[in-house]
Amino acid sequence: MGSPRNGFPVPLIDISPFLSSTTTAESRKHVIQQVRSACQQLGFFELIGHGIPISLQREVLLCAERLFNLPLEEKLAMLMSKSPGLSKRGYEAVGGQVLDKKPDSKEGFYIGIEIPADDPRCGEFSMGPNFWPEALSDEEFKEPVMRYHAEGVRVHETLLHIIAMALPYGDDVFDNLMTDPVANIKLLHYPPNPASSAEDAPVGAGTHTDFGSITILLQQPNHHGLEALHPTNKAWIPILAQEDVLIVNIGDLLQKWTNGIFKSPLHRAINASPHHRYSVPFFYHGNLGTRLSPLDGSGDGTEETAGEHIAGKLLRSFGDIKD
Ligand SMILES: O=C(O)CCC(=O)C(=O)O
Repeated sequence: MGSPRNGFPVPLIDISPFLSSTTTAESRKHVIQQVRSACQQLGFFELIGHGIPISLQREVLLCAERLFNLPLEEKLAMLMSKSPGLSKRGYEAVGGQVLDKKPDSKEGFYIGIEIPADDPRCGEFSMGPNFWPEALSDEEFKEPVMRYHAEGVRVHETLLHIIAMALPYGDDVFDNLMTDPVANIKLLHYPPNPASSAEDAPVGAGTHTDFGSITILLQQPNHHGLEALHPTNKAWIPILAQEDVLIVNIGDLLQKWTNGIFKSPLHRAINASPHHRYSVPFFYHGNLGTRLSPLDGSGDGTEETAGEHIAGKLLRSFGDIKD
């Protein structure tokens, strides 16, 4: 168990027994129990033993810094609205997304699985080519980011296997979800704020739940800012930024499939510090055609698909759909 924050323990889970073929059934069972309990309670946990090299984690955070340090006109040349159709790749300017009542004070950059412009799926929701900044060489940006993407997909799918084993619907329950999955990295930059407290600083990412299955967040060590709302106690719990500790949270899709047994927690990020803050959430949505019928069979088959759910939420947050 991780140390208590604001009186609440944030679970710390080591999944290395799932990366080694020589670990005992007992140690794997312990991991499954820990994941089940974290998903049922806070919906957030700290992850270690994931196998992503520290050097790659540091490099990806540097990629975020290099990108957001570019002149604004170079970033605006890669604006999300310039990506084909609903593919939604590229740059989000400060204030571009409204996750809660006021525009967010962060800027972001979406990167996903490369779908070439001549692919018939190009322009469908979340499907299209990535933007790559001309001013940064492939070694400085594209290659580390795509190496991290591949590693992140591996960790996400390991977690989904563990989560399947934590549920009573069969170990293969997420196999379809993991076929042709959509999995998007978002590089984020929270500009410095001299405000001394979270109450005075502008909100970087407004209070929201994540739209997909699971999110894995990489944070710059000691650049704190993320807070989770406890689902029952309604207290804000700081989720600290520590080296080599990834943060995992459940998203809306898993909450819907499990009929609310697994929690998709409300959270926000505020950079109440005079320093820049960079972070990299990695959203695993999975196969967008998957229908969100509860796994316990209580649905009627008319539930929306993962793609409909995520597109609706994301497009609303960018003002592309108005209620
Ligand atoms: O930057 C962070 O710490 C959290 C970002 C976040 O909550 C999100 O993008 O969903």
